[in-house]
Amino acid sequence: MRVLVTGGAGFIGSNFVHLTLAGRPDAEVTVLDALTYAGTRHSLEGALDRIAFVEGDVADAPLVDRLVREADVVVHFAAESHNDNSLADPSPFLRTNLVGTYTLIEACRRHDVRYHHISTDEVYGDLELDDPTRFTEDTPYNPSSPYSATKAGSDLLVRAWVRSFGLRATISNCSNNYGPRQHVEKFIPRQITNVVDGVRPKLYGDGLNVRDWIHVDDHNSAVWAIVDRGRIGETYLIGADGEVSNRDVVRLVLELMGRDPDDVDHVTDRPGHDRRYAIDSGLLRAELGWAPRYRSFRDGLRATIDWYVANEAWWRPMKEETERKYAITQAVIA
Ligand code: NAD
Ligand code: TDX
Repeated sequence: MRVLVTGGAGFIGSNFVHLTLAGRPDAEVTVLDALTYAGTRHSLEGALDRIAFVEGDVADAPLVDRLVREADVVVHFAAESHNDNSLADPSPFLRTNLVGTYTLIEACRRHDVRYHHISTDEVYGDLELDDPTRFTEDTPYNPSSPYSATKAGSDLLVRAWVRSFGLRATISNCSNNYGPRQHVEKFIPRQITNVVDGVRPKLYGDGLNVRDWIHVDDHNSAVWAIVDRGRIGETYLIGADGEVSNRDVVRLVLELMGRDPDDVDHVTDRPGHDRRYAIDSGLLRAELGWAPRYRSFRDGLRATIDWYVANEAWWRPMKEETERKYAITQAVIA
């Protein structure tokens, strides 16, 4: 099977490539990645001699047409992925997330290539902390940020292409991922690398916002289950029952790294900050027989901390610039 992986030099995409090479000897992998600030060839170390790597933009129609024509399936991870960046400058989010997706699905339509669209639970907006419900495939779209609005728009493009043109597509909306090779702008790697640097972890606002954490390998095993056995036109929610408040995540990071769990800074809150996400992944589990392998967030987080401590050469070049950008908008409030 010839698999075109967009965004394969980013966090989830690179882990998808490593998982695929380890478990799918039949897969011939091509990665298309623009190597933005969020992508690096270093994330594909150990894989580069077994894949074809193309540096390029998912909105480049002639390039995309050529690569899609040579593929059996496209798995589309490439995106501008960070909410805080989308608040500072939404424009690359519109181009990559909307025009990029449009470019890919048009090529898949032309060449009748199977397409899988990677999306997020953020398209559903947020839940109150005490709301007993969770997101399901039927929850109405209600995105809050420029990032989530462009992801929602890209999902709707895919749905329209399925209905209007018979595109052979599936969509997955996953909760927050953690694991190796995640950019240090994101919550968990930012705090781990702060602690390594002797800096206090930074909690936005009151720190009580809740995210539903899943290990990146569990996300990616679900993606393969959907590519292999998912129903065309269907949306599947991916989650591992991992709801934890940001404050509790930071306390656990500090404890696992041998520091005082109360040693945190509260900083300026994110404008429009979603309160809580929670996924009901019942359809995926019942229909495709998928289950997560990481049962303990504590163990997965410990392994992730070990990875960052052992791989400082991977993240150090990104750290200073990331913190410089955060310092422009974030001040300690408590
Ligand atoms: P990331 O920011 O780590 O990686 C994105 C990759 O896409 C980078 O390698 C970047 O160079 C590449 N890219 C960006 N613009 C491009 C363009 N125009 N053309 C080609 N390549 C381009 O993101 P991630 O966290 O790995 O997220 C991957 C996907 O998963 C995204 O679609 C995101 O919306 C989705 N998702 C992420 C999470 C999460 O917790 N991180 C959860 C659910 C869904
Ligand atoms: O320093 C921080 N302090 C903090 O309290 C940072 C960077 C974040 N936060 C909070 C904001 C969120 O409540 O932690 C939570 C997680 O933040 P992010 O890592 O920025 O993730 P989030 O905004 O939840 O979005 C993530 O999950 C869904 C990914 O970045 C998206 O790509 C994905 O779609």
